[in-house]
Parts: sequence; C-alpha cells; structure tokens
Amino acid sequence: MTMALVLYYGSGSPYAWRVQLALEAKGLPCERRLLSFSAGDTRKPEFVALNPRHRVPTIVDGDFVLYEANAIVEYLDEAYPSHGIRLFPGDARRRATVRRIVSEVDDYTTEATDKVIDELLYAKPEARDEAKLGRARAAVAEEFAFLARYLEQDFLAGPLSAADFALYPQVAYMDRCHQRVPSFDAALLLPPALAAWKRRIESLPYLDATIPPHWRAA
Ligand SMILES: N[C@@H](CCC(=O)N[C@@H](CS)C(=O)NCC(=O)O)C(=O)O
Repeated sequence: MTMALVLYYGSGSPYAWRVQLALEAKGLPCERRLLSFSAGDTRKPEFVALNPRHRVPTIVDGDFVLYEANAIVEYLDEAYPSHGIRLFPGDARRRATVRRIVSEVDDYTTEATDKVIDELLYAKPEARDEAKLGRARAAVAEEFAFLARYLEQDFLAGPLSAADFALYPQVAYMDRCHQRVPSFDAALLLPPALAAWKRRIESLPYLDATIPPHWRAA
C-alpha cells in the first residue's frame, strides 16, 4: 500500500529535504522523482497539473496529491502513525512546541539564512556586498544562538521530531556556502550545543541518503 507514495523533489530544496527526512524517519517506501530546476521541470504541464504552484516538495499517495512541506510532513505522520518515529511526538503541548519551532524556522531562521545564500550562492562574486554579507552572517549567528537555547535535551523539542527536520537543511545550507565560498566559515556560526545537535542529526543512519545529489559532486 505504502509503495504508492511518490515524492517529487529538487536537489538542494530545503523544503523537499524536510520531507525526505520525514519519509526516512518513518521508514516509508517511496518512489523519488528528481525534478531539475534548470531544465524547468517544475513548470512542465504534467507537474503543474499536480501542483499549480509548481513547487517541490509534492507527494502523491494513491489518488491524493499534496504540496507544501509542512502539510506533507504532518500528513505522513497522521496517515502512517505506526511507521517509524512520530514526527509530532508526545502530548498536545509537546506537539505544539514542535509546530512552534517549525514556524520559527520558517519565519525567522530562513529569513536570515536566505540573505547569506543570496549573497554567496546567487550574487555574482564581483557584485558581492561584503558589508551586507557581514550583517547577514551576524543575523544567522544570532538566530542559531537563539535556537541553541532550546536544546535542553538531544533534539530541539526533546525527542527527534519535525522541528529538527525543519532546521537541519538550513544549517546544512551554511556548510554548502562554505563548500562554494571557503572563506565563509560556517562552523563558526554554530554554538557548541547546536554543533553537537548537528552531529547527532548527521549520525542518523539515513541522513546520508538525503544529501542533495549535486552537493556531493561539487
Ligand atoms: N512553501 C513551499 C516552498 C517550496 C519551494 O519554494 N520550493 C522551491 C524550491 S526550494 C521550488 O520548487 N521552486 C520551483 C518553482 O518555483 O518553479 C513549501 O513549504 O513546500
């Protein structure tokens, strides 16, 4: 039954990455279809027919199509409660805390990391504004320090949850910036507690399988 799941994803999409992590943590068999942004795959009629907003991630589960990463992660947890871990574990308050942290990552962390990514990965090197980059970098450091305060236990909301899977791609993106622009020292952005959390996430047996394919080659 679960083999009917199909995931459309794009290499390096932090939103798709959340869903990949969720699928792995739940041990759900899934057919993965990699779309190429540069080839315009998300705008092709057959994909727009599934997701009129032409974005990844999008899943198909039998005759049900769903897009928007957070909705997908919640759906997988509710539709397949006995598979793998609960992505929203615990009681109503714990689950609310998971959702709160996911919202924080969407609204605050992503705003900060996007500015660094824009300067380092998308602006032409000759057009790079070092002062702007410095401010963006400081905002990410401040945000990571803020989130590190949540780490009283191993993971952001206590046990491993959807909150960790929302944040990890943003943290990994800073490493990608370092890979592309070695002078950008991503490791220095992480307070010790968040660095230890990152190592815990990276030691999950399935993490490696979710790393964006084009990041390996570069
Ligand atoms: N709010 C969406 C964001 C998804 C998103 O922005 N996806 C981008 C890649 S990171 C995309 O598919 N862009 C292709 C396009 O817009 O055609 C979600 O949470 O799923």
